[in-house]
Order: sequence, then structure tokens, then C-alpha cells
Amino acid sequence: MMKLGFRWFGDKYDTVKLWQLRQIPGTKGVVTSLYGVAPGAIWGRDKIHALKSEVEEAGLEILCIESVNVADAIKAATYDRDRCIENYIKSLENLAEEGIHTVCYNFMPVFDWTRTDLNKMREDGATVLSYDHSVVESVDPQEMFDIVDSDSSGHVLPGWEPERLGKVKELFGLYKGMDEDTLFANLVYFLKAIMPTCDKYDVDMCIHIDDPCWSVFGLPRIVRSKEHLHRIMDAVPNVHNGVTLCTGSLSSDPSNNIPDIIRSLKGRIHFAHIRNTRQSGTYRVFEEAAHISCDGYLDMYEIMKAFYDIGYDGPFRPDHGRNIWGEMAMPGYGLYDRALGSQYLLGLEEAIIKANKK
Ligand code: DNO
Repeated sequence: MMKLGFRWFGDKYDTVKLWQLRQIPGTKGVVTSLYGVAPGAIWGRDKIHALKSEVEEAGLEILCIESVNVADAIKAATYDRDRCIENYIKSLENLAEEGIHTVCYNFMPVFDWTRTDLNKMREDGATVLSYDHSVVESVDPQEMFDIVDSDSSGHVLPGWEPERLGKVKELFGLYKGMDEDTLFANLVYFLKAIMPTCDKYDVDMCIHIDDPCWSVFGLPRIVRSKEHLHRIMDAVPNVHNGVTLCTGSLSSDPSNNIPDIIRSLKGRIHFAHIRNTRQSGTYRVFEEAAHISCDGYLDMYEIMKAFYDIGYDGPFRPDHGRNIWGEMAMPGYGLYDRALGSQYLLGLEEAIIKANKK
């Protein structure tokens, strides 16, 4: 059985409470982070301990850290890279000493996930996050940040922290002229540097898929397809160098065969984000959907079956949901639709397990 968790942004930022998550049947824990610690800084053991205690007092556990963010100094290999890597290693040691052994991260330059509308109204009044590449092409990075910021109804969205993105121009300067091979070499440098610590403390690193699966604003992107994932797995052939298999991100590019990708990564997936999307029929225009197959274009049964077939029993979480029933929540991270989605995914899993016992 996989372990169901929910992303939780901490008491200060999240509209959803731990006690509410605990009441969702089958929930084992949360996926969280130390919000407010800048990428590149050390995660202090006391802060990790306090976060862990808070979650445990609510009867849950921390299944995975999403994310220990990788500083742009590491991604862009600036003069400060080795110091940031040393700090990253210290953070991993501190996490492991507190009993946390699964860490999600991404290697996207400047921007984390990108959407052009965070509140797209659907026919039934629900809203979803959506993406239209022509919008990205018509704005500059600062305007892109302003769109996300003004759409976020006051919430600080993960990866879109105003302090960091206030320096958008500076950040772009770091990547000027960088191609994918150079970014890939910087990733491998980072992974090779942290693997001895991951071996010693049994820490599973899980790289997140680029979202969406193509370049935005001419920035290099290296985690977009089966070939990319295997290139990363093969460059550092250590089981602790693993993947966050995010079905939603992969689905932005319909040429990604997700069940096939899952099967091909047997043993290297340590964390999963499971959600569905709708393709518009126009190239690079898509929107998010409820988790159930009939609401989007992915075959969620085939996806859950692929996880079952490779014996995946690690943490997974429902991902961005629709905003429904008038909830005032962070875009994508309301309680209601993720709760619905989680029960659907658990239902698929139960059926697959029982059908395969016969
Ligand atoms: C968006 C998330 C991403 C993800 C990071 C992982 O909702 O899927 O922000 O957490 O890319 O580092």
C-alpha cells in the first residue's frame, strides 16, 4: 500500500488545519517544509524538531519534505555554490537525525511551477489553475510574477516567494546563455556532492518534474521526459538519487506516456504527486482537473496500476485540486477537492490490490 499524505504549508500559511487532514480516511501524514528558510540556508535542528512535534501532536507524521529548495547559486554554479551545498548537506543531516528521510526538490531555474491563470472558471463554477503558453510569450518575467502574485489572493505560493522573485532580473542574469547540458552538469555536481551524506543517513532525494514540461522565458529545463529522467538516474546510479513522479507535470506534454515512465523507474521513485489535467487541443494550453479520470485526459486507473506493478509503497499525495464549494483557499491547495481526490485514488488502489490477489 502506498502512504497517503497531504501537502501542508504550516499553521501560519495554510488555510487547512492538521486536524482536518487527519479526519480524511486513510491519511497517514503530511508533506511539508520549513517555510521562511531561504534556499541556501541551513535547516536548524530545533526548527525541524518543532515542526515534527507539531505534526505528531496532531496524530500525523511527516512523510516527506517538499521541498528543501536548491539555491540558484547551485543551479547556476556561481562562486557561492560549494557553501550552499555544504549547507544543504547539513540540512539533510539534521533532517535525518530527526527521523526524516525523504526529500523532494526541483532543479528549475528561477521559477518553480508556472501557470498563467490561478482561478480559471469552469462551467460548473469551480475554478482551476491553467496555463496558456501564448500568455507566457507575451509578458516578461517580472509581469509573469505579477500575474501569479495578484492571482494568489494574498497567499504566498510555493516557489513564488516575493523576497526571491523580487530579484527576478538578477536571477535571470545568472542563467544568461546557459544551455541544458550545463544545467545538467550542475545537477550532477550537486547530486555527487550530497550522495555520500544520503548513503550515510539513508536519505532519499526525489527530483520533481519540470512544470510545465518545456522551457519558459528561454530558461533551460532538464526534467521533462522519460529520456531526461533516465539521463539523471544513470548519471548518478545511486538508489538515493530518485524521482518525485508528478503525473500532473508530466501530463502537460501529452507525448509523455506516464504509466510507461512509472514502470521504467522501478526502484527509483520515492515520492508521487498524483493528479489529472485537461488538454485544450491547442498546443501548450492546458488546465487542471479533478483527480477522477473522466474529468481530465489521464487514465488514472492505468497510472495507479503502474505504481502497483512496480511495488511502489512510498508516500503519495493528491495534488492541485479544483477550488469548489466556495472555499477560500490557496489556489490548488484547498481541502475539499484534494479530499475527494484522495478517496478516489485510495479506491482505485484497493480495487487493484484485491483484483490482483485473486
Ligand atoms: C506545486 C508543486 C511544486 C513542487 C516543487 C518541488 O504545487 O508541485 O511547487 O513542490 O517544484 O520542489
